[in-house]
Amino acid sequence: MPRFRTVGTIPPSIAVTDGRPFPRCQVAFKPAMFVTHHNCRLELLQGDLTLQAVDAIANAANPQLAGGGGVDGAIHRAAGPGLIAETGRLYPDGCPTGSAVATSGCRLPARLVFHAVGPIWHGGNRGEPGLLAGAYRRCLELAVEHDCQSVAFPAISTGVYGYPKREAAQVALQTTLDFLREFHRPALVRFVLFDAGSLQIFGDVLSRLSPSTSPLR
Ligand code: AR6
Repeated sequence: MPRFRTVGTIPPSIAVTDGRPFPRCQVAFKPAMFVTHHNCRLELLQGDLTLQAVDAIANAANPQLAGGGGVDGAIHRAAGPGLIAETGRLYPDGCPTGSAVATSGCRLPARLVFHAVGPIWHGGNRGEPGLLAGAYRRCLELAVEHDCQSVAFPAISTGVYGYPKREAAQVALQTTLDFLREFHRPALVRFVLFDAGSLQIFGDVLSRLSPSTSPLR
């Protein structure tokens, strides 16, 4: 008996605005896959995390919470200057690698941002998998603590920090599935992959973790 099953593929025309006026969201993601797991839904999409109208998005931050490039830069640009002001005020000491802290979403469609600090890849023998799992798990804990029904993640550490994407996908998806099995929350976990290659890799890994998952189209 598989632990979870694929329920279908997501049609291409879904808007992510929840009906709210948000003109940038016209075509925010392409069809991908989703599975149900302990009454929760795990989705893989290609798109821009900053456009996601979910309760919380996770940021791939640095330990200083100082902003930067990649998805961190995109989130700060979309959220406006209030976000860096809030992280500085609430977390003057930053956030340790392998953990995460919460702020509001400021001007983002998401209500909250979980600033997660993944590890820099040094070859895999410096505790990278445990630290990456810790960053995801802390975000999921924050989602439960803040009563979030939905949370969206980027592929933490797979850009500037150099974590190999397949290994990172294995950690991200297994950590999420373990958490959903344990807590049955949040109702929706969405991975928003920026490029087609990352979506393909996450899809391959999810297919291996779930024998009944359909291939990506
Ligand atoms: N939506 C979704 N994913 C994105 C987006 C976006 N708008 N933009 C980039 N990505 P990175 P890291 C993907 O480098 O490796 C920053 O400077 C990107 O393709 O953003 O954890 C921080 O300040 C990649 O797959 O984060 C830190 O110093 C993934 O997001 C450092 O980079 C993560 O790439 C963190 O490095």
